Amino acid sequence: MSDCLFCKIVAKEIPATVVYESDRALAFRDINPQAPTHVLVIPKLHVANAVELADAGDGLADDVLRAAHAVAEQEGVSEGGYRIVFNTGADAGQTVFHVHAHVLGGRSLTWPPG
Ligand code: IU
Repeated sequence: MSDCLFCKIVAKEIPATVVYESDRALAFRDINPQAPTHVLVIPKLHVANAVELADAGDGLADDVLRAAHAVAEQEGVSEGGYRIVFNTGADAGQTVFHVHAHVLGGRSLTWPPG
């Protein structure tokens, strides 16, 4: 999608600190980190939210979740524990409508989230 910020990151038209890439997923550091590890994992395909990701089929959602876990392992937070968050819709704080899994870790995470 031409006006999508994350599609532009996929296309390398705007910079991002990429920490993991597979044929169908990309992970990069959030520019406003909320934890020592705060990485966004996206499908390269433009889909708006988590249900569209599921509906895309062909194992795409699995790839994104596996990429999230690979990032957590790479960042050294997989054993201690980490959080995967899909903000879905404006009331949940979704501001970029290209689905992204926030991978958060490296500190003790509180519940419920704010
Ligand atoms: P949200 O779930 O849609 O609110 O998350 C969007 C995230 O994208 C948010 O944490 C921003 O800090 C992050 N982000 C980014 O990493 N790089 C950017 O250029 C922009 C937003 I705009």
